[in-house]
Amino acid sequence: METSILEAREAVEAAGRVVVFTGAGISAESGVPTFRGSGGLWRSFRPEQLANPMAFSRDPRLVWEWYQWRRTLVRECAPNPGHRAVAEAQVRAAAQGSPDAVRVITQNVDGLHARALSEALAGKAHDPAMEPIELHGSLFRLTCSVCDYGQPRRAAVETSSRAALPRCPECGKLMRPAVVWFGEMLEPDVLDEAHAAAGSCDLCLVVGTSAVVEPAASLPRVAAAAGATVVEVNLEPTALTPIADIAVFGPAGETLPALLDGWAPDPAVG
Ligand code: BV8
Ligand code: ZN
Repeated sequence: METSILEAREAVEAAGRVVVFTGAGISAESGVPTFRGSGGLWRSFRPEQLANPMAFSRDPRLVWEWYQWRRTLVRECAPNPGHRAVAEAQVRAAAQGSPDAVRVITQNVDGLHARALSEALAGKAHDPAMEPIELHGSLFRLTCSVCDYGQPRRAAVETSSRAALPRCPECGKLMRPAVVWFGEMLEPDVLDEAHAAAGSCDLCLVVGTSAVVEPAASLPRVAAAAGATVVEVNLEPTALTPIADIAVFGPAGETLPALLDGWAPDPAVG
């Protein structure tokens, strides 16, 4: 086994409070396209074109068409061994009485961490602290473009005409995907919860992110500044590699099980 995996596993074994900070790369092996990779989502579009409020007000049907295409694609995808290794570590931590010892902070909007957790829980009740912190929202929630009405929605959205687009039952305005667009603030309480988790962990696993998008990409730096060990799991170096104590190069679906399987945080360390 690579030395870096062994070193990273030792860092996991010594950890009491872990943050798993993820980007599109953790979902690549589930078939969800990444943003910047070859064949990535933004190969044909640029974020400025579609994932921003101006694009939505200019042409809501086009933006909805892109998001409905992503929703249809992602809905068929399943959590992969990377998501499952994290969720199972969370369940083991909870079984030892530390449900908040492994926190997931994700930039992804595909809902796959939440699905992996619910599969790992197999119907058991769980502490809300185990829920992934979804910094950028979810493809499977809609929100009103004007008032604060919101609803979960996995069913398809009709995008054939502007008139067919979903409207808010409260105020009649257009509904939009409940994701954070470029130029939009992240939900303050979501960002606060993520900052608190990053600032109080002793190990931060950074998985499958090019670490380009802010303010998300600053969270591993918050962890490092608070004294956490930073382990990066990626296929290639990124903007965060210089602050990583250990860099593990390999697909998350293979590396995360090697790092996490069978481990539970030592409550005495946490
Ligand atoms: C804000 C939801 C300010 C939507 C997303 C200029 C103009 C405008 C804004 C800015 C600007 N300069 C900077 C900004 C700020 C901007 C920003 O950071 N821009 C970047 C592009 C420079 N940020 C914002 O606008 C944020 N808001 O700043 O508000 C503000 C302040 C005050 C008042 C008002 C406003 C909001 C950002 C949120 C954007 N929304 N998603 C949607 O999905 O449609 S971001 C989206 O892109 C994702 O959520 C994710 O965060 C990001 C993609 O990044 P990654 O996840 O890292 O994916 P990527 O493809 O890049 O990388 C994949 C990695 O995985 C690679 O490293 C690859 O090697 C690796 N990998 C691949 N396969 C595997 C693997 N690793 C392991 N295993 C594998 N198998
Ligand atoms: Zn409304």
